[in-house]
Amino acid sequence: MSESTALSGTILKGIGGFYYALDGAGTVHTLRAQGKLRRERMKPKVGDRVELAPGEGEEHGWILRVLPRRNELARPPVANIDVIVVVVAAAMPDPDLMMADRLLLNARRAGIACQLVVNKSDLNGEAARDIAAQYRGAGVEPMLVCADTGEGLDALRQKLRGRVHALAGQSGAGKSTMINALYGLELETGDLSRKIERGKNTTRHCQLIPVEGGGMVLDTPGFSLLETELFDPVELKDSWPEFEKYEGGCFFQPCYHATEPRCAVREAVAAGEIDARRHGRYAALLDEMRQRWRDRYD
Ligand SMILES: Nc1nc2c(ncn2[C@@H]2O[C@H](COP(=O)(O)OP(=O)(O)O)[C@@H](O)[C@H]2O)c(=O)[nH]1
Ligand SMILES: [Mg+2]
Ligand SMILES: [Zn+2]
Repeated sequence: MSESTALSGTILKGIGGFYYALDGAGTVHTLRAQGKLRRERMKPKVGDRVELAPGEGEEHGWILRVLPRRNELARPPVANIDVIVVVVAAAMPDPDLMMADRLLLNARRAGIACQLVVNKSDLNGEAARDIAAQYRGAGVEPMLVCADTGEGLDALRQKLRGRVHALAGQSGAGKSTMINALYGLELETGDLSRKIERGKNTTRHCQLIPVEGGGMVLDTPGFSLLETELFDPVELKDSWPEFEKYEGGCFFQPCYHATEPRCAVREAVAAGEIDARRHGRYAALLDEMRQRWRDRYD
């Protein structure tokens, strides 16, 4: 296969050693990874930009090269995501903001922008506004929506236009309902028990779905993104954008902004400039990270 016939494309999904890549003309190619890539242990991921040699007729083509990734995640195994939409329900289920904060932390460490969406605002508008208020200054531009009625979805669709995005969050928060309402798709929605039953005999893969405006949305059976890699706990604060403007103003250097006296971040919390609950979850995550860091050689 000559390099001159090579095209570039984006991998939409991979199943059983076959990859499906969309080229610039809108054609989806069925491909396998060249032996060279396998020897280099370069396993293509959904979202990868690749150079490909198209197959002829019924033959599959080949992935020749995986272009450098802008970012990547291990679970789900995807690359080059522009935005992670963290979906939180105002109610039903009770919002797990610790989980939201872990998702935000891990996305941030992976170098992926975040958008916070508070769904089910129809069930409890006050709770929805309160969640949004907790993330003031957190760089996540909270939006209130109702996937059921479509309220707020035009603005969200506009913000995501042309970008590769993934929805993450608690089961039942309304991610599938939201994707369906945003793009006129028919992904499975519903309660957990039904999903678990179905999960027994269906394997689901993650795939990118091209949507109008040139963007793509990731459909994934589960977004773990919850396991935080191990790193020096002093770095944790760097993932809380609301702390940034107080950096350098603390008595201790470096400061963890947790229990230290004369801490500019804690003073901002006391003054109501930083949300106390968001700071409290930070402190809990810091404790957890310090514990793991101490035990790292056990
Ligand atoms: N009241 C209300 N219910 C919603 C809303 N969005 C989703 N739901 C319901 O919440 C349940 C879980 O939704 P689903 O999309 O499957 O959640 P997922 O697990 O995050 O994909 C379904 O019964 C939806 O009909 C909303 O905005 N308001
Ligand atoms: Mg779902
Ligand atoms: Zn401090």
